[in-house]
Amino acid sequence: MTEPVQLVDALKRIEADGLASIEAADSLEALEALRVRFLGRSGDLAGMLSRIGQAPPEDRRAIGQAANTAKRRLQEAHTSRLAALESAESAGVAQADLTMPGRRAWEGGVHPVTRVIDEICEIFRELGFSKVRGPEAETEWYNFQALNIPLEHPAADMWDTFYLADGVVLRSHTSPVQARIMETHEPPVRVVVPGLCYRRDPFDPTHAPAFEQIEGLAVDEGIDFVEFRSTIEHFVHRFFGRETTARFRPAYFPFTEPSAEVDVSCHMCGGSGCSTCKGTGWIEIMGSGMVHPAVFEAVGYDPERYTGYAFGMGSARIAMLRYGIPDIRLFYEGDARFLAQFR
Ligand code: FA5
Repeated sequence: MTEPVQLVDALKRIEADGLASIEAADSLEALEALRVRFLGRSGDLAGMLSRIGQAPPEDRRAIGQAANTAKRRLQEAHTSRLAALESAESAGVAQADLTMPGRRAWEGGVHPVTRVIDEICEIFRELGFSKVRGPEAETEWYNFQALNIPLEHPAADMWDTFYLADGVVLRSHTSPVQARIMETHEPPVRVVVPGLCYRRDPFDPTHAPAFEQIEGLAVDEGIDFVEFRSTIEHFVHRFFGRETTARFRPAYFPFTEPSAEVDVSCHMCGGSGCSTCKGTGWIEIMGSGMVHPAVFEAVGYDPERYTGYAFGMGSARIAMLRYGIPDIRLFYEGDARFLAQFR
């Protein structure tokens, strides 16, 4: 005789539990979850009802009555709580000011240095240059030796390099990609190589320890200094404007001969001298030159047959010129107020 008593008690507990929970439901979602839990087809009440058949026939009536009562009370409680919650919700909507402007969507933007890189690569794309990339972790061979820089030569110190392991560096310039491309491609070659470089430089207004360069390389039969010079002048006019002039200043790089640093006339003073150009009227934008025959030999090109030119420019330094930014560090601090100006 214990079974009907237990079942009736269990039904009463479900009823009490369900009524308290439904009364406390604070959202339509919570109320629906309770309806499923107590009144649903696989809910608590249905679970109990499925056990009635196991009770002796004379007890089934009492159990059935308890179950019906529980079901009815729970349904009533659900109906009244549903009405209360729905009217609270519609009152909330009515109170809201529907004329309020919507929330502004978050606007991203292309980073100013990335913009400059894209623009420069596009100018060279129009001249037939493909865009390629190379590894940032580089062997000493590609970073130095293949570029005619013996490790013991003082030129290896021109770039204060981070070492990752014996013989492996974080590339200190994008020039190693010159050698990688020439090793795997026969001339004619015309490529630009945007990418990050790393140097043990102080983080100051004009230096970053990790910074972008764009390398350029053109190799073919019959490329001469005139083609090199006119290509760079074309780039300077396209990027900085017709009024900007370029000058080639003799320089030294082990992998080019002759080598030149390219300066552009200062956009701030037009060449008369100001604080931006330190009174000189000129601002340096890249290192460059005709590819050294020793580099052709290192990659297996015939230096008697092929000639070419190469250049490497600092993208962030050029972005500083383009946007009149006095300190390179601003590009790398991720300050949303600074970056928002370039959207
Ligand atoms: C080179 O890195 C040569 N590989 C360039 C080259 C390529 C010459 C091909 C000849 C032929 P340089 O060390 O001068 O050269 O660096 C080139 C440019 O990178 C500089 O003009 C400057 O704009 C930029 N740069 C160098 N160091 C930093 C730095 N720490 N932070 C930001 N920009 C830098």
